[in-house]
Amino acid sequence: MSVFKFPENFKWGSATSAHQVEGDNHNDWSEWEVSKLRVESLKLKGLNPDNFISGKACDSYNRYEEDFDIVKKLNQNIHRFSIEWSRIEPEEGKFNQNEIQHYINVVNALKERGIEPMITLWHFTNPIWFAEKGGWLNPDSPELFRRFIKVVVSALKDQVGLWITFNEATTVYSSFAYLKGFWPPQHKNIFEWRMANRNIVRAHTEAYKEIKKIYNNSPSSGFNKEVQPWISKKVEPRDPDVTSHNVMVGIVESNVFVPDTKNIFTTWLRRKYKQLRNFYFLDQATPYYDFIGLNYYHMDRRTGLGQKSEVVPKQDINEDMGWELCPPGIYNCLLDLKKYKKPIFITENGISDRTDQKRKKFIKDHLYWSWKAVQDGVDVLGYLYWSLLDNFEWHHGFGPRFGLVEVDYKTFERHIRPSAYEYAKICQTNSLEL
Ligand code: IFM
Repeated sequence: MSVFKFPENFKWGSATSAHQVEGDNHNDWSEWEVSKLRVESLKLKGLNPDNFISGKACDSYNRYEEDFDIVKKLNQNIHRFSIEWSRIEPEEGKFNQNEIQHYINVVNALKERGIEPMITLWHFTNPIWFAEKGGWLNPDSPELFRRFIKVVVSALKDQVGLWITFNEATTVYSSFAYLKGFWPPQHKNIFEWRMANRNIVRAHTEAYKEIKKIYNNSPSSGFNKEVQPWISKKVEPRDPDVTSHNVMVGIVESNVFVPDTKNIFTTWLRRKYKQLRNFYFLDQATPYYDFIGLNYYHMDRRTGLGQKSEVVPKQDINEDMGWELCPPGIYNCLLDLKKYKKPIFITENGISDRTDQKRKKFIKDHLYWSWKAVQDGVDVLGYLYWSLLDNFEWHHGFGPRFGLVEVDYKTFERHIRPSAYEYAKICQTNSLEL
C-alpha cells in the first residue's frame, strides 16, 4: 500500500448550491419548472413532471445546521454553498434584511463548527425581475449584479474570505440557456450567447473590483491572518489601489478533458475547441481573479466539432449523466491551468451513484491524479466533492444522486453513505492510501 500526502493546510470539503438544496426558491428556474412548455415536453417524453420541480429540494434552508453537523462529522474543513439572489433582492432594488440575516446565520453556523465558508454569488438562477429585464442579455446586467453583490459582501465580509463570483457561467450556463436552448430562457441564438458571455465577464470584473474595494476599506475583515497565513500570502493585489490581502475572489468553470486524436489536423481542431470552451472566461477576465475554481467531471471524446478521439481507451460511463469518466483527465485539466499562475481549488468533482458502489473509487482515483498534479507544480489549495447531499440536478430533476449523503425527499432524512466515511478518513489524515 502507498500513502500520498497532500500539502500542509490543504482544504477538504464538499459543495452545494442554493436552488439545488434550499427549497422554496422563487426565481427564473422555479417558474420554468412549472411552465406549460416544460411540463408538456416532459409528459411527451413519458416523464413525471413532479420529479423535475425543485419544490422543497433538500429543505436545507431550514436544515443547514444538521447538514453542517454532518460536514464536521466527516472531518471537512471547508464548505462551498451559494447565495440565492432572488431571496436577497426579490424585487428590483429592494433588499430583504431577513434573508441577509439568514445567510449571516448560515455562515456563523459554519464558523462555529470550524469550517471555512466559500461562497458562490451566482449559481445558474436569476431573480424573476432580472430575467424579465432580459437577464444576461441586458447591457445593465453587470451593474445590477454589482449592486446585489455589494449588499451581500458588505454584510458577510467579517466572516468570509473566499468568494466565487460565477459558477460555470460560460462553460455550462450560457451555452445551455442561450445556444442549445435547454435551460431557461431556452434561446438558440449564437449572437445572444456571445452577448451573455460578454456581460457575464463584465459583471465578474466589476464584482471583483467591488469586493476588493469593500475589503480594502475593512482591513480586519475576511481571513484571520494568523489562522490563514497560507492564503493571505497567496493574494496579489491586481490594482495599484487594491491592497486587500484578506480576501480571495475566484471564478469557477467546468472544464472537460479533451484528448488528442492520432491525426495532427483534428488534434489541432480539438485543442482550439478546448481553448475556446475551457479558458474563455479566464482569458477574458485576466487579471481580475485571485484563484481558479476547477469543476471536473468527465472527458469529451467527441467535441462539438465532431472529431472523435481514439487515443484514450474506453472508460466507465456515468449512466445517469451520460458522462465518460476519466480520472487522469483531472491531471490534464490542472496542468492546463498552470499557465495562469494562480492557485486552484478543485471546487467540484463527483459522481451520480445511487447505490454508492463506485463513489469511493471515483474519489480516490481523482485524488491520486490531483496529488500527481501537485507533485508536478500545480498550486492546488483544496478539494471539494460535489455534492454534500443528493439534490435537484437541474434539467435532470431528482433522478441523479451525487451526494455523500443520501436524502429522502419525502421525509428529508439524511443518511451518510459508506463512501463518505472513506472520504472522511482522507480529510482527517490529509493523505490518500492506495
Ligand atoms: O449539479 C451540478 C452543479 O450545479 C454544477 N456543476 C455540475 C454539477 C453536476 O452536474
